[in-house]
Amino acid sequence: MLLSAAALAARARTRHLRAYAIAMAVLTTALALAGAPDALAAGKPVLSAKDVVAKEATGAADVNFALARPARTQVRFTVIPIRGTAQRADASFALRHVVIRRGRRSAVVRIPLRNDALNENTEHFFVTVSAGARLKSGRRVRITIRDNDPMPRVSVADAAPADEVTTAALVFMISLSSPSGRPVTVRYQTDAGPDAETAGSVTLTPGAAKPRPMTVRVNNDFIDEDDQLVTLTLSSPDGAVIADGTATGLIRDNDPPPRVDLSAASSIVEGDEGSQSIDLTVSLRGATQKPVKIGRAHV
Ligand SMILES: [Ca+2]
Ligand SMILES: [Ca+2]
Ligand SMILES: [Ca+2]
Ligand SMILES: [Ca+2]
Repeated sequence: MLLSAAALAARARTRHLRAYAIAMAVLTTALALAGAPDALAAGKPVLSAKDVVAKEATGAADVNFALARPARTQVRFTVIPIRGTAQRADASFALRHVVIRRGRRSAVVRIPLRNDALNENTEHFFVTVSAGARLKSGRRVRITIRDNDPMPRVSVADAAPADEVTTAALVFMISLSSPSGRPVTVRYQTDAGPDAETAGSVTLTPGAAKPRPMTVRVNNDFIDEDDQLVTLTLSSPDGAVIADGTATGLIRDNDPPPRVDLSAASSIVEGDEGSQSIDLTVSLRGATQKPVKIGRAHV
């Protein structure tokens, strides 16, 4: 049968497309048979492992590394911890060499955690593997540590008396019932009015074991006044609970009483008999908050 030129061209096009489709199918099948192309490329068995949430109280985090199928030959690999917010004080960062024996499918690696007495945020670190195996898709295993320690209690102690001089301050000591693993901040207010600072905040650094001085600046004035007992009150603790939140400190006044001046407001002409009165003006040199009482004497 003779075919036209157009029919021959169409047949050739069809053959070409069929050959291309077959080639693509062969390639896809080859990749599918490989199962884990990455593993083949890397030449190492692939391990899977789930992220772990561990309690600090348990003292360890167990990570289960598993192969897709039982090992045909022994698989040896190294577990490498990587720091996150958790540091060496929180967990062991030593390398661990692990073996999955022939016929076995998985191995559990126990990573020690430090069960301390510090109140801490939830922290985390990672592990990965190297040497004779690798993790799926290059991922890392995240290990979260849940703290088990209560917040410390914060207290404030009375301050020693302070003289009302420039640069003076009442020094209150802030202390925790136990050191904390995170910063502790607390606010304070005083009822000192204009005579000293009335509010502020103080932060204790993580791990601090000793009481921390907290200074309340005293304002020097030139007013004669009574010594003032100042009450300080703690509030809004962050990272602690308040145990004793009230303390006092005495500001000793340093200003002398004002001087009294007397001056005649008018003049009179002295008569020959009887008595006359004269108006006098009483004024104070210096300020005072105390009542001033002036006696009167007849001359
Ligand atoms: Ca603990
Ligand atoms: Ca802790
Ligand atoms: Ca003064
Ligand atoms: Ca004063």
